[in-house]
Parts: sequence; structure tokens; C-alpha cells
Amino acid sequence: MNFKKFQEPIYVTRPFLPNLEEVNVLLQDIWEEQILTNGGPKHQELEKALCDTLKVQGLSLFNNGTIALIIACQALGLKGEVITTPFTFPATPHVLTWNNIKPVFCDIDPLTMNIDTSKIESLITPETSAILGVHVYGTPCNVFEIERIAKKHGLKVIYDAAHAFGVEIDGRGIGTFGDISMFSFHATKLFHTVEGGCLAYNNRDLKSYIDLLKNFGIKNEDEVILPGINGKLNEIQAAIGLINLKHLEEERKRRAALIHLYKTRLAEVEGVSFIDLPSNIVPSYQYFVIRVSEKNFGMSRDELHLKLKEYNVITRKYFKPLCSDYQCYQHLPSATQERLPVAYSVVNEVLALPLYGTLALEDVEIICELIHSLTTRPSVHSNKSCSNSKVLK
Ligand code: T4K
Repeated sequence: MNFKKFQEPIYVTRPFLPNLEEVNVLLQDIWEEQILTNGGPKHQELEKALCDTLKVQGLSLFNNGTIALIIACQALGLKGEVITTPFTFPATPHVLTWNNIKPVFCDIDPLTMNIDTSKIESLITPETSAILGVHVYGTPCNVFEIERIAKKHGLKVIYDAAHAFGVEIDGRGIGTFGDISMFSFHATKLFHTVEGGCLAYNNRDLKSYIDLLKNFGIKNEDEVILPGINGKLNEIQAAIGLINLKHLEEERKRRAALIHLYKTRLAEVEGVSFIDLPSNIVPSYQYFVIRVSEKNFGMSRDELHLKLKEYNVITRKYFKPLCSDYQCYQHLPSATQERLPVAYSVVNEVLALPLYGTLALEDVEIICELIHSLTTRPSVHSNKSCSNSKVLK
């Protein structure tokens, strides 16, 4: 079969864009109120609405997820060393560095691609203050085992839940696990406020402290009681959030249909696998990521990435390079390839395929056929998804 190049690039993602008329209605409100930022009415409304959506006790909005995570470390008084994953976006280890904390990289689970809980305890030293897990691509970390280890060793737990908006385990919001979870509301996320993010926590007492930290430490007109920073989300961003929240279910349904189609079509392609979450987990629909086995597919992940680009299908190798490979972290004893064998292998297999609500099902059909046509191996008729039963053991 001959494939034509897509006329326009099909990107890995496109932001959800509400109707401009809806935006104008809320802009009109803001213009009338003349409150543009500093915790105005839209900001307050969005905080309340998100507490319900995410099923969390307390929540603070931020101007982006990275600043939120920096503040989370401050709020919990973390210091010394924090154990985290090398298989993540640069923001995760960088927030530790910005807090003068040493990241200690732990290898990842070969199936979930999240921090391997069986390897955490061997990395704990007297300097360790916390575990920073990342729910990579929205797949939950082994939260119960992390809780057990943290309790045993008196450690705090922070989750980078940048990809995990709306994820639930047995009906429980993912943001209720650990001490604090960070969600990113960047334009490329399922739910976004253009740029933005939040911290979610169970301990409501944290709210006043976190809110002080994100507003320069200003207590009142006469007192500045902490060396805080500017982490505030403005009213226009909050308005976009309120509108996007109304459309969340439609966006999730569209993405669910696209993922279903990808899974159905790619199940037959030898050497291509993907995660299937157990039914007790509500997924995030944030990314659709495949793993490419060069041996079984007949082409490496990098070759597939370039081949698809020739047809204007712009996939992403999230998260290559590993954080442990960045020049600023290579010197760390925990950053060597010998200590992170799974991460160094997985990072050469993963490929995020296009996924966003306005992507046409027909285009997903073509992308799958294209991938099918590129394999040098015969089709198999079995379901080869990486069943993710280990996630919650
Ligand atoms: N922790 C984790 C695990 C994260 O993944 C992230 C962010 C963070 C922490 C930090 O949260 P924030 O501080 O960002 O809130 C994108 C996002 O910028 C980044 O937020 C996200 N993770 C990361 C996984 O993806 P890039 O470098 O891939 O973005 P970019 O500009 O290449 O965008 C990807 C594609 O999206 C483009 O090819 C086209 C499309 N796009 C993008 C933008 C920004 C659009 O169509 N319109 C747009 O406005 O990082």
C-alpha cells in the first residue's frame, strides 16, 4: 500500500481550544471586575471546582507546575537527598536542585516505567528526606508500596502528577496519595490553563503556608513572614481553566476513542506494545505511548520516529535523554548506566504517538496502517499489551 504524506503535520498533541465566544464572556466579567490577578474570583472558583474534579481535600493553584513543585519541596522542608526517577521531564530533578537538594536516581519498573519500589530502600541514607515519584504518562506509581517504605523510614512523599489529571485508583483521586501532588496545567495537557498547575494535599493546614510561599510570603499589609516567590495564576488563566473544565468530559471521550482505536489496530503489530491499565484505575488519557522492540518490529524506535516524520507524523521520544544523562547530573553516583539498566533500555523503546481531541479517527487509522506497513515481521493476532497488573501490588 502506498501512503501519502499528511498535508499538515500531525503533532504529538494540540491544545484544547474552547470557542472564543465562551472566552469573551468570561473576559467581559474580568474587565468589569478589574481584578486581573492575586487570587481573584475566578481563581477562587477554579480552586473549588478542581478540588471536586480531582477528589482532593485541599488545593493551591500556580502559574506553572514547575514552580508548584519547587514550592512543594519548600512546604515540606525537604533537604539533603531525595530519591526520584531518571525517566521524566527535566522539571522533576531540577526542582530538587533549585532547593539545594541532591537528586538520587532510582531505576524504573520495566512494565510501568515508574520508579521501581523494590530498589528504593537500598538508596536510603541518613540524608534522605523524601521520595519524589512521577506517574509517568499517567500510569500510577506503586503508591501503596511507596507509602509503606516512607512510613518505615520517616520520609515525606511528593508525586509529580503532571500527566495524571483525573486519574483514580478504586475511586480515590490520585492526588490524595503522598503528602503533596503536583498537577501541570500546561497547554499540552488534557486539562490546561495555557500555563499553570496546582498542588493538591490532604492536610488542609498546608494551604495557608503554601499560599504564603506562592505570594512572596506576604501575610498582610504590614508583614512579610517568609521568603516566598511569585507563583500566582492570573484571572485570565483561571477563566480559561473554568471553561476547559466544562469541556473536560468531551475531550476525555474523544481521546478514549482514539486510544481504543490505536490499541485495536496496533495489537496486531509484532514488536509494538503498550500499557493496558487494570479496570480499577481511571486513566488520564494524556499520552498514547508505544514501546518498540527493534528485534521483533524489525526497526528501531529512532528509525520509526524518523520514518513517521517523513509522512508528517510528528511523534516524541518522551523522555529521552534520561535526566541522569544530563550534563548537570552525570557526575552523581546514582546516575550511572550500570545502576539504571532498565531506564537506559526503556528510554530507547518509547514513542508517544499523536493524541488530542481534534485528531481524526481516520488519521489514527492511517498512522496505524503506516506503522503496520513498516514492520518487517509478519502480523500476529494476539493482544500484546503490557498488562499492568503490577501497578498497584
Ligand atoms: N513534570 C513532568 C513529568 C512533566 O511532563 C512536566 C511538563 C512538568 C513536570 C512541568 O510542568 P510545567 O511547568 O510545564 O507545568 C511539553 C510541555 O511544555 C511540558 O509542560 C510537558 N511536561 C512536556 C511533557 O511536554 P515539550 O518541550 O515537548 O513542548 P513542545 O513545545 O515541544 O510541544 C509539544 C507539541 O505540542 C508541539 O510539537 C506542538 C504542540 N503544541 C505545543 C504548544 C506549547 C501546540 O500545538 N501548541 C502549543 O501551544 O514540553
